[in-house]
Amino acid sequence: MRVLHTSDWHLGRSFHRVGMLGAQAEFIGHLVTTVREHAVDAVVVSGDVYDRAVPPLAAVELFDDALHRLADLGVPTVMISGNHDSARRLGVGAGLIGRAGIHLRTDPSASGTPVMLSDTHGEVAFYGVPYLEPALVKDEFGLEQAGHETVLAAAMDRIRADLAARPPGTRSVVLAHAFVTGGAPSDSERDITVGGVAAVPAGVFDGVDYVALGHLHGCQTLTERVRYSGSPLPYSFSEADHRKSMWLVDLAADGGVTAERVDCPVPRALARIRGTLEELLADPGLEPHREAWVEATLTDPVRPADPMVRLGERFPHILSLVFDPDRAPDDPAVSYARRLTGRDDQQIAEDFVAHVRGTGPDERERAVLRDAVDAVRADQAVREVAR
Ligand SMILES: [Mn+2]
Repeated sequence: MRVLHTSDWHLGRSFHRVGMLGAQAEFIGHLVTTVREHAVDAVVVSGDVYDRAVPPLAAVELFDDALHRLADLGVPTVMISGNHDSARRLGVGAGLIGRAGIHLRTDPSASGTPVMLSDTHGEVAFYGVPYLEPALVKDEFGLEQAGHETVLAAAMDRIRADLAARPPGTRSVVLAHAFVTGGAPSDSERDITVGGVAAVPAGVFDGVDYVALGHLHGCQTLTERVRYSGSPLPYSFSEADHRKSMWLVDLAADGGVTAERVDCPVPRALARIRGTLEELLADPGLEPHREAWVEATLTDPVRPADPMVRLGERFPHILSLVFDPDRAPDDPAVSYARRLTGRDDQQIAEDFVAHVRGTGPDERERAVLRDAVDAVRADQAVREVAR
């Protein structure tokens, strides 16, 4: 069985000030062409269909168009909700849409109930595990304390139990939206940290033939059977080096996996350039980036006048300007933002305690801070769902 694995469409998202709906529509067209030209048997979309819980109308219309085109292909599709989607909203009409062969899985309690597809070698069970927010699903799974690993492990227990009750040789595919250990993040995923541990080990997924992951926006292979497709388009400059693609996965009669990358259309190249304003305006080596979406980091010790206007004359598609003046590291003028770079909320809170008191928090105080950070995140998650 040939499966096309994609995720993280983020319909409705823009890239800095550029609307991406046109590029997203082009991607949908490319997806449809790929399904046809490569004789795909099933499409899986592993979450973050939309960028927001309440997406703009144009994004909903594009999704509607995608649903119709997928249904017209007559190729079954399985989709799950991601941490950016409102699972409840995305799930509206799922029963009816399912009759057209597009199976939207947004209900955590149905994680262990597969969509059954078959080829000449027999049946393949597709289990859609929507993004599981620990605080919201722990009761469903009968858990006292919940983190990302425990809730996903509980969903996988249900999947393995369902699979064990099926005829031997039944092949299996799991869709999940999670941060799996070993994966490399970028700047455009929303942090899902709870209890200081966002990442779950790949071993949680043992016992199934292929795991189609969503959440991380770079295409990556964790094991032969556990892969991220990544987003079809870049959504931050940290993805300048990404090659955006989908996985074309062949599931053999014995459950063996071979996978091939299918590239996505590139609307415009990305470039990150760095130097003083005069260097960036004069360096002939930067000529290839003239038509790219550009992020320029200026290292001038003093901010030059009108840098965006002047850079825009050479790079008409410049979208982002960063100031990182060349100064000694102990210079008090080194920006606050720079000191916060790469630190999570917990570390920032702990550093604040150390800064105002002179000594950092002890173990008990650290636990208090951790609980407070988790409570804020859980509260945010509840609001997202309620919206
Ligand atoms: Mn995403």
